[in-house]
Amino acid sequence: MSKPDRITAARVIVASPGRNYVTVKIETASGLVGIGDATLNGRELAVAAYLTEHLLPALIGRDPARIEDTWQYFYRGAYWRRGPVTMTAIAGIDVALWDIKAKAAGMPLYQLLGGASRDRMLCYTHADGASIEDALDATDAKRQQGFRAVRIQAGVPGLERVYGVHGAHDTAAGHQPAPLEGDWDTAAYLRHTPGLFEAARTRFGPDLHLLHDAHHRLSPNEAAQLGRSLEPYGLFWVEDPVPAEDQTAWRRIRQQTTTPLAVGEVFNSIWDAQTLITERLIDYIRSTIVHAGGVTHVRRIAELAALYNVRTGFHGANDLSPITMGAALHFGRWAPNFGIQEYASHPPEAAEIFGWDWRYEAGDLYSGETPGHGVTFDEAAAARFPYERHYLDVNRLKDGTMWDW
Ligand code: GCO
Ligand code: MG
Repeated sequence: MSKPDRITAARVIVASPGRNYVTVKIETASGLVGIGDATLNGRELAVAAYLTEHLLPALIGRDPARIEDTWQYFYRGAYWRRGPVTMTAIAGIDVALWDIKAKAAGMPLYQLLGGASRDRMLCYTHADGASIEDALDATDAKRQQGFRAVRIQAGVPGLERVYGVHGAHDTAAGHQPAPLEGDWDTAAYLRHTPGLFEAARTRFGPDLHLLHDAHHRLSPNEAAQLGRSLEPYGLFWVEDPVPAEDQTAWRRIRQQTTTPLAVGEVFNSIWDAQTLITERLIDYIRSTIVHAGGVTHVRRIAELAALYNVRTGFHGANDLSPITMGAALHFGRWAPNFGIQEYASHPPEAAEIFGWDWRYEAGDLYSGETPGHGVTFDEAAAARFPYERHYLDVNRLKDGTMWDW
């Protein structure tokens, strides 16, 4: 066996090309470089500090090939387990190490995972509008671009700022002083949403896959009502109908509706999804590489899900960097239970820092064949885009009560 390689440098770079991305860069004695995404939207510097102060010093000198041991070292070794900050930090290192291992092997990452189960991955994108008509026009524009699956969100009469509807986020330059606030009325939303999907089916016919994100705002019974009211329109899924941490609440929803259910973008470990998967309460698991401990841990989640006929539907909003998309597409190329991949394009400035070999074509995503995960990072270019504080929105009921965003 050849002499083990050694990690000689590891650092975190936070840059804001249109939005904040946290990147872990690891270098080895043999001259290999690997990069991983460690972006946790709205809490970026917490992960950067966790990495810089607690994980990266202990990485120097380790053999980069020992990915599993490094994962266990940081997971078990912290004593304090799980949590979005910890698991995103571990993911950043894990993906950089998989990148290095694949480069050392001269193989694209999917080959190391077990080889291709498919060559293209169905993806869905977003369409939204303040009114039903605007949302459907936006959906039509996505169809013209070849998308066969579209997540549709529409404004609700009487509500000012609804999740997923264009303009609901702060995009101004400079540090944001405090989160923007949205308003919410569940009854109005439940009345309005079936009409959106009825109109979508009428306009687009039966073939287009329709998806919808309720963004954790409903009670189990309200979620069951939503699911039932959407059954005639044959949705691909309803996402995050209730706050995701209450796993047993999903029994109620599952018993009451056949609308497919997806959850998991806020999960960070297999334990968050254990009941949902083993009781077959969901159809799609959305936990993805960056927030759930990297390739090493998400592979465990996907394997458990496969046993219970639950498929993957990885989170792929544009606050996950192009590195996560690259890694996710290698993962999806391999995973026997791949379902669909979310795809929202990155801000144009991101291409000044990141280079990638994955691509979109006619409703599908394709991973590349470059050794590693196929995403590159230009550190000098990143320095031109300094970090800016940006929050996710918060949400309140009409009477001012804090609600789930
Ligand atoms: C999605 C998500 C995102 C999240 C965002 C948080 O389905 O894509 O719900 O829009 O809200 O990624 O940072
Ligand atoms: Mg979502």
